[in-house]
Amino acid sequence: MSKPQLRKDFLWGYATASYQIEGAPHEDGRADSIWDTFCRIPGKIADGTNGDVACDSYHRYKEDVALLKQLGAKAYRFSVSWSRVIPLGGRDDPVNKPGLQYYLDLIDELHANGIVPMVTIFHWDLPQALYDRYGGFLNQIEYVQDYVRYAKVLFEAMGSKVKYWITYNEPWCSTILGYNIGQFAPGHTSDRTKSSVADSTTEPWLAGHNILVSHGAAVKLYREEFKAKDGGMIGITLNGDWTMPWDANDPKDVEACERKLEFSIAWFGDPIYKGTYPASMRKQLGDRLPTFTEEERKLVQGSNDFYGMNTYCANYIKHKTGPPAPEDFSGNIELLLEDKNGTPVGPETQSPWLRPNPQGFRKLIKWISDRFDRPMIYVTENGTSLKGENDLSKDQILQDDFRAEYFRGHVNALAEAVTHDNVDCRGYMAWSLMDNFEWAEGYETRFGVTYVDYEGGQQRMPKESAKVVAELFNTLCQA
Ligand code: PNW
Repeated sequence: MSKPQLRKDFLWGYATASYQIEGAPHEDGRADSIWDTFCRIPGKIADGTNGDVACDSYHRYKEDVALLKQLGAKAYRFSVSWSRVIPLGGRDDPVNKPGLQYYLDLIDELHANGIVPMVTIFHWDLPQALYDRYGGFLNQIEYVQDYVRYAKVLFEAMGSKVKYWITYNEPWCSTILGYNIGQFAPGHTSDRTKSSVADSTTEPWLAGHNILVSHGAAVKLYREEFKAKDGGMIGITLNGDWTMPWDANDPKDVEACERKLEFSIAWFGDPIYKGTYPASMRKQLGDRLPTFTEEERKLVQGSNDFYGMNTYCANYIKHKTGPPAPEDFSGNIELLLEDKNGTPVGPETQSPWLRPNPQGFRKLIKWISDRFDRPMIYVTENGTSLKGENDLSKDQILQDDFRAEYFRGHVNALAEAVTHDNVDCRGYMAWSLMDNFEWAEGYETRFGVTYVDYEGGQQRMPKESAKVVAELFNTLCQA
């Protein structure tokens, strides 16, 4: 068997997101996003913090780019804050020039340093004004037009300098965590101890449907008006993690594994690659899952130039007996961290949901490649937190062997998938360039290959894992 390797022009680098790093929420005309307001609700963020300062990247983007260069990154995936560019969000609302300029300057700085920008148009920070005006994602007629106009502003301003566009980051998180569990903004859930509004049994499916349609509409616009002259590609980033049966000898657990992948990944992937929702979802959700009109299907089917893949871990899956609960969103399964024999799926991290499993990564990327007919794949996020990292001294944090080992395992698994499983993967963005605001976990959970000294002047110091990532790709991409 040939040695695992990656293309010589393999695009590797690091990812971040606007609300997690920028700070400066009210500078130069930026208005609130749903995350600014969500963070103000007591109890929603573990350490009571918010993104007001974060990594201060609004002021330090040149430092960030210098850091990327120092780490040897070939690409940088960042996201644009909608409410910085169009503070009130809507299609008739004014564009905020200084907010837009921030991203143009960042892109110029990246190019000046030979780093390829990959732009995420939406990474969860919906303008609060659109939520207040008509309920955001839940209003298809208004939302789709507003999203497409926002995307158009970006295509017009940056199109000549950006070859990689991502319409959405992880719609599963926006919909399930935001509209079913209520753990993420805007905090909708049927659980009345957490939210006074909302219906977990219908809203996530409607929100997901409208996100898909808006994705399709933005891609159509890009292809019709920008692609030929700008020569870029556009796709969506979906998240999901590998599944293994809790009892490998129980065919119902084996089946449940596939169903769980369908409920997380194929929910969005099937409409894009096949034009319909998975049968397992239709069967369980019935009419609560919207149906594509012919017009919607035409927008959505075939709307990916590439597949953006985010994944972090794997899970054991046990089928549930009895009918699914109305608010169930996973295919009537139990998600477990140990199998029937008590074997853990991976070591503990700081994130309760994250147990690393490199071979699961290899199997998952093959599953995606097979299901969607060998799309061109860019891994747009992969990485880990470390149990107790935030409690360590600075010197100890810089020696993050656990994270280095994570990247060794996962990047090698990726190379195996490419070399032996016929997977067409062209890039890999590690999460994350630096420690940042980890949403509902606040700053207690660090994901960076770079330590950020939030109290000590926001200094950025590369950890051991940053070195290892560069070595891995320098070795694997020689062919
Ligand atoms: C992703 N889950 O979020 C996001 O794209 C990043 O912004 C985030 O910082 C990173 O992963 C690390 O968490 C996820 O509960 C959040 O399965 C939660 C889950 C998955 C992804």
